Amino acid sequence: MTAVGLEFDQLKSSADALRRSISNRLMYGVGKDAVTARPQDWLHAAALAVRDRLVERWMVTTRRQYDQDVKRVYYLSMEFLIGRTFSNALLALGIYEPMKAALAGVGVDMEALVDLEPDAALGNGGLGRLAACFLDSMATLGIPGFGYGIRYDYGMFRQQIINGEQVEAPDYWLRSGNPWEFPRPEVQYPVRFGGRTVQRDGHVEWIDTTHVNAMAYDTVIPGYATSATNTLRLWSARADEELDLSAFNQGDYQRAVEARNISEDVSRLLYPDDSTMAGRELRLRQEYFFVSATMQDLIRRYLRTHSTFGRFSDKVAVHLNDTHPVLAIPELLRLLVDVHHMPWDEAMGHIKRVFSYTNHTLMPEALETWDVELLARLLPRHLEIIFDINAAFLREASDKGAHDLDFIRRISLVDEYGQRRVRMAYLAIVASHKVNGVSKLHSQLMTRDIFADFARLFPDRFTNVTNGITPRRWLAQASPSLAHLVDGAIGPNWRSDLFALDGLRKFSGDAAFGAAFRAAKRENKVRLIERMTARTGLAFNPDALFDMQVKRIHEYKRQLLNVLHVITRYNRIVLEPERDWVPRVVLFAGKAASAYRMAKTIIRLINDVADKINHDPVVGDRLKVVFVPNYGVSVAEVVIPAADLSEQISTAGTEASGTGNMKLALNGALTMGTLDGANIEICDAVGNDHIFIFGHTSDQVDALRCSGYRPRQVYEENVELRTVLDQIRTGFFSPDDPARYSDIFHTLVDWGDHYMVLADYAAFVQAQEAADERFVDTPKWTASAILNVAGMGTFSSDRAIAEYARDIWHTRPIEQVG
Ligand code: 26Q
Repeated sequence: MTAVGLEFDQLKSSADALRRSISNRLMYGVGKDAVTARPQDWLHAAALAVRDRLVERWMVTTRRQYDQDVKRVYYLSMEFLIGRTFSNALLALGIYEPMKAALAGVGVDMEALVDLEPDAALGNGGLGRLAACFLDSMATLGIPGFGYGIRYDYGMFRQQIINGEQVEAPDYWLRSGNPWEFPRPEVQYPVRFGGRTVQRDGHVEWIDTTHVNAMAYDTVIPGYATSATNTLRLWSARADEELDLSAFNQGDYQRAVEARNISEDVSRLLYPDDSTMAGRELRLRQEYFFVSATMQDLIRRYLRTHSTFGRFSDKVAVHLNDTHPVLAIPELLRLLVDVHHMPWDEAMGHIKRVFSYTNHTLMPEALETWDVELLARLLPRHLEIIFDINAAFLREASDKGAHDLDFIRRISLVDEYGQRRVRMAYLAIVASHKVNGVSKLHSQLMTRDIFADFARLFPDRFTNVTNGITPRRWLAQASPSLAHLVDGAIGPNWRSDLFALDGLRKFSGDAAFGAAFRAAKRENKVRLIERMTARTGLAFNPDALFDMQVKRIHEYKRQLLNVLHVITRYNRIVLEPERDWVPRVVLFAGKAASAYRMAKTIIRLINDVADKINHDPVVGDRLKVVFVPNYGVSVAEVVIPAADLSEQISTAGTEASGTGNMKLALNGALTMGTLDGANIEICDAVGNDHIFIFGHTSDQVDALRCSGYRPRQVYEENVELRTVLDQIRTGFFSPDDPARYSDIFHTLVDWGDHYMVLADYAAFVQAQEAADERFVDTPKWTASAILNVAGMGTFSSDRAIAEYARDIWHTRPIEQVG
């Protein structure tokens, strides 16, 4: 900030200074005065006052990154599930209390404002939220990281439950403007599609293309308790003015506007699907759109401070969050070879040093492949490049002694069986220097099963980085009561060093601390109950065991197993109403992909079962079942801190990691889990006695599958299970439509029960009994809950990011002084 004549206010953090900023921003930024301002206007003004303080740091960080010429990490993700920013930014800046006072000073209740902010829900679930936690950690650790993605006009749909069914409503999150972003109309790149390639002067040219422009929108990502910040740059599609004008000049105004709309559709909406690979052309356009703009931006930034590409791979790391951005590889090759005329081998050398890839699923139906014909039509040059990469790779494999034709077919980037398709994960593996899974088990299975051939060819390429979550949002922000208690016991340092939680161990037997711990949790339960009662009109007992399964609805996550237990419990209560049952509130939340029929039926079943149980006078408050609608980051922040029991019950070998499991344990919930994903590491961290593990292990699942699993036999041999399944089949929960759930019955009993729900039923019910037994032993339960919190040190996204930085990106934090 050395420009002559420029002067800036030194923005202070006191309540008075903030009140002044808010007044200024309301008047000059929003254009309102205190008389006309609506709550939204106050929120906007307050947000701008906070943003001003972030921008100061942002400028300093950007200047330092530039001066120190450090290696930059480009984190490419189709999804960023940021949620709300206001409270988060206040906590990062350490101005939460002064802001509250400042707003109170102008007669505004901050708590009410906070709830008006829409979630930035630019993601489906775990993968998108992981990207958001990672941005938080990169900024906090001072690692120069840029998030790159798409600025969808419509984020994840809003889920309403109407007559028990999921109904999707569009989420136009930008309706009231977005105070956190800076539009950068000067940063625009053309992204081309279609056309053909020609050879000219020994170079390939891609001609006769159409294009759309990608325009940048920047959001500041504050680090916690540091002046370091990072940038999230999201691309929005803009049609060319000229294109419109030519049609307009021909007198066809309507056609001009339509063409504009169609080309801008590319950033219109997030695909609300995390379960299958939906092979839609628009999705492929989106993937290419954002990686093309990102690669152009990255090269421009590099060339601003370097005159040759000599140091390119020392200064740039590109991380692929799953295969969705994998076209960045052929795009960067194209730019280096076709545009900057770098020799192929040299370009390929840079690519392999620059790229790394995280896999998030073992399930074949979620692995991306794209039709060769579609690629040929949309991205002909990239398809050529992919074929060239493949040819070079297959040559390399054969040099390593792979001559078996069957093997060559198996590892080829192009699947030649039937309709030819490009296997995007294979492309990512071949062109990256590191490939990681997201939990120990997942990384093991990844190299044993889906990528076994590649692990044999490139044993050093594969590694594990277990996922993590940011304690700033998931404890400090979500649960002020528990955070305050932890502060009192071990000080506030855990926010930046989560291993400090280990210090809580010595309090696990402390009666006074235990009582305070229970009080903090109870406060969170009451906060949740208030909202649930307002919505359902039902009363909930805050002293009941709060049992939660909150995550996307998917067969592999086995919400159905949970439902079978709920019905079993209900039947038992009805049979022996006089027994002193341990009261429970069973809470479900999660969205189903809009085209996923079975997932939607499961939601309906949960709601039908809830309706029956909640209105049965015999049951009373010994069992309540709720489906909380519209699960997302902000709902999670209210729900998770109220949990006693965390359901992590996927079929072993199917959940890559899970991160909700970490959020719940960090909030003092005990895990009810299979030995799957990160549950295994959670079990190691908290100890066998403080977690409920049940069911088949992944090896046992494989063995059972091989030996011929017969779910009908399980159904026939377990009377209690049979009763439950027959109730579902015969319309006990859907008397108005008795056949409503017959597909669920058949899926489990007659059609193979692919996710082995019935195989784990008995063990699950037994583990639930163990949970009841532990819950009534209040001191013991409390001790276990405290030890769960104490064991969560390793599940910080700071630890995960430090591992990525050291082992994969080979980058270091910027110096904060000088
Ligand atoms: C792909 C192609 C076309 C349309 C949609 C998609 C698509 C979109 C999103 C496929 C998958 C996703 C999301 C996957 C996801 O969230 N996976 C989760 O990632 C978490 C972070 O690593 C893990 O903890 C979870 O175990 C994993 O399920």
